[in-house]
Amino acid sequence: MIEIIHGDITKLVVDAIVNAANTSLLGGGGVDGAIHRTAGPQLLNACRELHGCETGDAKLTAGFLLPARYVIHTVGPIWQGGESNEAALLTQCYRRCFEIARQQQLRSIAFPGISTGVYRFPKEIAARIALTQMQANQADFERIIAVCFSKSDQNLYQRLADGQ
Ligand code: AR6
Repeated sequence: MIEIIHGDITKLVVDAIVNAANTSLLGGGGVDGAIHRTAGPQLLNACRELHGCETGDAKLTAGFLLPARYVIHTVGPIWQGGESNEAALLTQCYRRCFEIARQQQLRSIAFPGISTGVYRFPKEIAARIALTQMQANQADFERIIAVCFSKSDQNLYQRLADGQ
């Protein structure tokens, strides 16, 4: 079962939370800002050593002061109208996060709606991509959690998961 919850990803007690970062990996607003604030300054130090991340890729750090053991930082595409490979790049983000989680033998992983904030990816297209990848990787994990920051995002995910 994929869990679709409404809440703040920084509060979750899971093996890994996913961060919707930018290519610098040096912090920002949105969920990235919230994760860095909660994890503390050691997270920024750890990120500095990663020397950035390409769009569609992902990299792992510890969770430091977060309740989650690890953070998987991924860089979603900036929406540019849909003709710039955005869907494939977003799919790649989810795939890479699951790949890293499997390599680390993690059992629980929580995702925000990568690219659906500042990067303006249309929420419904993004949610379909997220759910497809979560379903494809379900067998390898005990818990896969889609964390929705608003009730309307949660309703959207739930409607799509129910096949409507
Ligand atoms: N818990 C769960 N979801 C959250 C939280 C939270 N605490 N805070 C925001 N969201 P965004 P992006 C949701 O803008 O679009 C940063 O500056 C939010 O409602 O955080 O990938 C980075 O450094 C939205 O659905 O990420 C990059 O520069 C989703 O998280 C850029 O923003 C993603 O919104 C990345 O943009």
